[in-house]
Amino acid sequence: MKPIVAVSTPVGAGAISIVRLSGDGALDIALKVFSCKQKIQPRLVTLGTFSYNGIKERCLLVYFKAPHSYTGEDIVEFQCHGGELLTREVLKALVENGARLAENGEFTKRAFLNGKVSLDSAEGIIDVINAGTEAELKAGYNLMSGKLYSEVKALQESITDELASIDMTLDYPEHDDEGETLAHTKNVLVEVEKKLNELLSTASAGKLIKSGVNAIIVGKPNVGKSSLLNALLGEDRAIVTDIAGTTRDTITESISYKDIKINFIDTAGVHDSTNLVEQLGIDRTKKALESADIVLLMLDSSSKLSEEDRELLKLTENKKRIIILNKADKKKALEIKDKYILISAKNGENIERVKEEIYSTFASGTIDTSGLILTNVRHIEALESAHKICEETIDACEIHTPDIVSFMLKELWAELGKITGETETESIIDAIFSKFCLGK
Ligand SMILES: Nc1nc2c(ncn2[C@@H]2O[C@H](COP(=O)(O)OP(=O)(O)OP(=O)(O)O)[C@@H](O)[C@H]2O)c(=O)[nH]1
Ligand SMILES: [Mg+2]
Repeated sequence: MKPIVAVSTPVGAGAISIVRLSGDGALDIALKVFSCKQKIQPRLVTLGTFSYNGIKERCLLVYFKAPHSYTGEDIVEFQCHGGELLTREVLKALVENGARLAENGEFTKRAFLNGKVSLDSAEGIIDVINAGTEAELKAGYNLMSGKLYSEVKALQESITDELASIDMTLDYPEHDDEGETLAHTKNVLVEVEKKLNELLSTASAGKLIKSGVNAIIVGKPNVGKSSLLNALLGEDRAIVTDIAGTTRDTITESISYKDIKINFIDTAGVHDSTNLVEQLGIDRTKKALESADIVLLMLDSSSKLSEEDRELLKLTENKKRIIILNKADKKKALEIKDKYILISAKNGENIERVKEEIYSTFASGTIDTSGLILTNVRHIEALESAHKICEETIDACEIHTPDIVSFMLKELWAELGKITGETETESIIDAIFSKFCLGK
């Protein structure tokens, strides 16, 4: 394929930057601008001079000969001095000598097209790059290293075997007993279904790891919501004042707690306001409430229940919620019958208990991050759909003729193939690779 080029390191000043070139004739293009004394050998670093349009840059070159490279094509990497301008000049020189600028993820897309990685492993690479927590990194790493791929491949293989025996019954009805073959297929499919269930059971843990739990902090003005957010984060993120109505917009910040992500959303205090900006913030709070996974409803332990508190208790009664009584450092004046956690956002009392309570509401026991966990919606959807087809095919084994079962097995195989990329359409492939950064 035509050579593509991109800067593979982050843009900006740094010690070195790597410019990567991949495609047919990559080395020829490189040698138009790079000279050195030694002969260039694959996988060995060569020191030389990059000269073009007045630039004379002493830099290193590494050559990976096809197919032994990331993309499966010839790759040349230049390791130059860092710096935006210099890097841009090197890039320009390579474009003027025959390469074209790569699109986001195009290197990995070529790796996929050349059979170097499966689609799910490529998605694991995106997850590893974008991982914000250790658990996300582990899940991405498992995907990248082919754990899902091998599970899915094994299922596809057992389906292929069944397809072969059914086709045999169709071709040589005198040799094979239809009923026996379908009974065998049914048994195999029952095992496939079990495996699919097992895989799908990790999806809820996957959501906790990848997207996290949305925990919204609500309460009347001045109750200490922003103080709680700051205490949970361990930093002064939100403005705290003793003026009611300080927070006018929602603020979202995430932490990683044990192996899950918790996204805390601080909101504008809910009360009747005639101030337009404040009222808009309150409307946003009510909207955010709808999409939250759990509500942290804050009350002031040092004052009696107000009208606003009652309204909020009612508004959230059918949601997962934790009632938090703040200002434990002051004299207690509030009694409520619901279960609550008494905290002081000001001096940090019981803040860890709030995190623990959220964790235990969602994660039953600890999440085993050493195994495969489904975090990708595309994989979950394909497996759910495969599961449905599998159930239908099990039923079909009882009542239908082998040709119908054979057709359904092919459908099941193809659905699983969506995960590995073996039956995927170009548009989905493009959508996946566009999520990558440039130069990857
Ligand atoms: N004594 C005491 N004061 C607190 C505590 N938490 C917050 N405060 C004080 O209460 C006032 C309001 O705190 P904020 O965190 O701004 O309250 P808020 O709920 O975000 O207020 P709005 O954004 O206006 O809705 C500030 O003066 C805080 O210092 C606490 O645990 N104890
Ligand atoms: Mg606030």
